[in-house]
Amino acid sequence: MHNTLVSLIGAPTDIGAGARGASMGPEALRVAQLGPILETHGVHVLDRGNLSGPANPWLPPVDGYRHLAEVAEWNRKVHEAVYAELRVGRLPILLGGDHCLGLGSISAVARHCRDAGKKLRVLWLDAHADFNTSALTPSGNIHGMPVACLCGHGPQELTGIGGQVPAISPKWVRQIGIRSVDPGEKRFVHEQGLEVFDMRFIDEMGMRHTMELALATLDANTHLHVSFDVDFLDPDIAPGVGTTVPGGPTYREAQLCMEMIADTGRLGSLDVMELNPALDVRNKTAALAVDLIESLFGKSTLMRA
Ligand SMILES: [Mn+2]
Repeated sequence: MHNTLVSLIGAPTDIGAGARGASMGPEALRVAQLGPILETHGVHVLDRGNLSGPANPWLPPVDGYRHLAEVAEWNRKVHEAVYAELRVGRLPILLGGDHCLGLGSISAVARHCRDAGKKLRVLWLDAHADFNTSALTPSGNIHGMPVACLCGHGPQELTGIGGQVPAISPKWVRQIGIRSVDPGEKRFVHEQGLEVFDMRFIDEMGMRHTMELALATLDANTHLHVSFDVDFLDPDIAPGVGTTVPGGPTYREAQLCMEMIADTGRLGSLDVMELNPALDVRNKTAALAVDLIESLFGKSTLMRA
């Protein structure tokens, strides 16, 4: 991706999570040299630094939501920051932060696509569907709800970010790597018609066929957004997340996933979410995330130069 202009935006918060520590994610990705490593691939990287927002008061849920006001404020800031980069033709990489911020990021991407008359495809790489609502969620943690909120299901403070409700259609989403869904959430995912490639599907069909389907029908007018929750990866290789679920993609499966996305040439924006340095081992999960992001930006393999 030569001549790609990338902006790093740090969002150091764990406001929507069930464990503290994802607030340290942006710095861990910088320590793992995300910016300089991307530059070795001909990408021009501007680090915009970190956004600032409300502290995490660590309170119990109120009416099914934990920290709703603070989550809304962080997401408004993320929305404006991501939208500003897209408007000037740059490719934003949001450094999370917990996955509730996917709402601010993807609502901004959707708004940009409306402005530009582009189609949007969202790849949601995650162990979880993140399609909970306050009625369905056992925990009230909003990092389990961003996809539902984007599709118009949630409190107005969240669904309204970006000025159009719903911000996206469930038809634009492809979820990959899913292996932990709450019972009520499972019904709702089916009702709403999300396309889910769960681990059973990946086991049976392979990552190659999975990605061929998830990337099918992209065209030159499609903006591809990748929302990469680090818990997508198998915890054996990626222990540094708050919500590990066994049985995720291996190192090679994850690389192939990223390489096939890179091959489309359509990547327009990226979230790197839920990295939790407090739970990591010598920053190895951050280093792995950087390695995978390199592939997403077209690190060439030995055989294909
Ligand atoms: Mn997630």
